[in-house]
Amino acid sequence: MAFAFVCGSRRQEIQFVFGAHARPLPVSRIDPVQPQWQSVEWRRNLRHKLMPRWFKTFLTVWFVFFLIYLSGLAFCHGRIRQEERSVASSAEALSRQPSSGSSDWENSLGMKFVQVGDVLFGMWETRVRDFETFANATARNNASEWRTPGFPQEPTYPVVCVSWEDAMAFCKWLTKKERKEGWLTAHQRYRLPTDAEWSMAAGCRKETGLVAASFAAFIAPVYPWGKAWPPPPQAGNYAVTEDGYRHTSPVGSFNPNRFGIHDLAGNVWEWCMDRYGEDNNAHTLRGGAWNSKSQDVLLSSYRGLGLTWCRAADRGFRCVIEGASDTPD
Ligand SMILES: [Ca+2]
Repeated sequence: MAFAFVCGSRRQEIQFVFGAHARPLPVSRIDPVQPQWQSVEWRRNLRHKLMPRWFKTFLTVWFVFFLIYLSGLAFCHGRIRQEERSVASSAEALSRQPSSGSSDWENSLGMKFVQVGDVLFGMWETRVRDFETFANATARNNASEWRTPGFPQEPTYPVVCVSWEDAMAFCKWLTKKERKEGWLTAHQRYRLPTDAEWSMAAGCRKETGLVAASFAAFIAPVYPWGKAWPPPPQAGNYAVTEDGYRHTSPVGSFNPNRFGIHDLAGNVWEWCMDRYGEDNNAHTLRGGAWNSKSQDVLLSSYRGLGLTWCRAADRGFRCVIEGASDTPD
């Protein structure tokens, strides 16, 4: 009796022989008949029966359309999210931009402004911390004397030892920065106050002249604190009375005027946009400083003269915002 056991592929057939023919048969003599399920033809026919060609085509087309549908869905969803973010960003930018009538408006550096005439006027002189941000961002004035004016300066003190050109560069930089960040519209900008704007903020209403030097410079007795002399307590940082500060003082340490503006006179002289006279290299300074003690110098109508590039330990500046009355973009 012989028993043959065949497994695997045709080339791997193994034959076992028992009884009278106890020796392996040659491979060529193995019966080539194999189970039906091993037949390639049988499998092909079975696949064709289970999934006809038209059904495969249908599935392929359906799958392609499904992928297109998913891609379109993802694209639309992305566009909707992008538009939502854009609308939210625009609304956020509009909510923080200054507008006409703004009071106590705060910019990206924490500088505050109030409406005076057609501009938003800085409530404080520009601080050391404000100018330091500018200096670090632009590398301008990074090693200049404003860091070491000869007396201690803290971040909330008014920056000193800055020229008219430095102040203009600060305004230009801040305008560009805040337009880019959405704090300002394209029509709004920072700049120094004009001589006339400074006078309005100080309460000078009877001035006439073509340039600052020709104005009625001694309208007495109008001081930033009123008409009394000497200055009453908490009127400002001058050298007339003891006010607790030998040099500069933190901005906002003294009483504001009727617009809410601090240190308009005293603390540091403030650069204005205007030339002092006909000379392009001389610009107007207003307000006196921590070392001012002359009664004339402390009048609201007094003008000082400063060379454009000159830096001094009693000179700083204040910013205004132009264009806040415009319709927002
Ligand atoms: Ca001042």
